Amino acid sequence: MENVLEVIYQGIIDGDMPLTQEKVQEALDAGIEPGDILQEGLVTAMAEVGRLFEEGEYFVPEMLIAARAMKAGLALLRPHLVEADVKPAGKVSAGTVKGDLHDIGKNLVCMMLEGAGFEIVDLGVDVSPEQFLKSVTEQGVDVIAMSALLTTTMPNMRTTIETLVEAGVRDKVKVMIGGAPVTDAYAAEIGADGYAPDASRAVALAKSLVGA
Ligand code: B1M
Repeated sequence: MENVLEVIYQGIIDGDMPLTQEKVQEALDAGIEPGDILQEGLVTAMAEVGRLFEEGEYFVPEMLIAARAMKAGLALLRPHLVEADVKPAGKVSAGTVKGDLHDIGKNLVCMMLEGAGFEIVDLGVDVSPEQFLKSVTEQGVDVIAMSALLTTTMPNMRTTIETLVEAGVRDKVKVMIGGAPVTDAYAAEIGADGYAPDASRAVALAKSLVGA
């Protein structure tokens, strides 16, 4: 068999959604581990897309169609990454912060958390501090998970924490953060309870925050 993971990788770089979907399904049917398809096919391809953008070879439209292909591949992987019938380990509201529309990493974190037994309230993208606050006051989440991909939107993580403090609910909820420009030091600086560099470590962090 041709290396199907390489074809998936190339499919995302080329923004070829039908090919990506076809090959992800083919890889699943061939019994390749969903985690390997994700890591070697999808995630490495998006990293390369980022590099091409940085070097001026790709522009926003190319990034968009690559992201669309990746999302289509992720949708097929989702049921395989998410194992149901585990009782909720805790309730997490997740969102990409205000001003930021990147959602692939956040979606991946949601899927992995769901797979680990967390109940997820997915707030989507461009989520305001008030929306995060509402998830605490109205939905009683145990953890807020904030994602940011832009250095310009990272400060909205701090603003969200300040909003929780002002509303008097900071001690009722744990706050975890992540995304490419985010660091452990930044988490400490803004008073978050933790930072995770990737989706699998986000699961370990969420578990430790709720004591699961
Ligand atoms: Co954008 N973009 N983008 N983009 N984009 C980046 C982030 C960028 C680094 C590209 C670059 O210059 N190399 C750059 C940011 C520079 C900076 O701020 N330092 C950038 C820019 C500049 C922009 C625009 C401003 C471009 C423009 O319009 N001129 C614009 C901003 C729009 C906005 O948000 N307001 C923009 C737009 C877009 C698209 C819409 C075209 C598209 C997003 C589509 C979508 O998400 N639906 C897009 C894409 C695809 C990217 C890159 C290429 C890929 C991002 C991605 O999906 N990665 C990206 C370059 C890069 O990251 N190398 C780039 C794959 C994903 C699995 O990884 O999201 O990092 P990631 O998530 C990881 C970890 O970070 C972690 O786990 C995930 C899985 O391991 N993680 C968490 C994430 N959230 C977490 C939360 C946690 C824990 C872990 O706990 C809560």
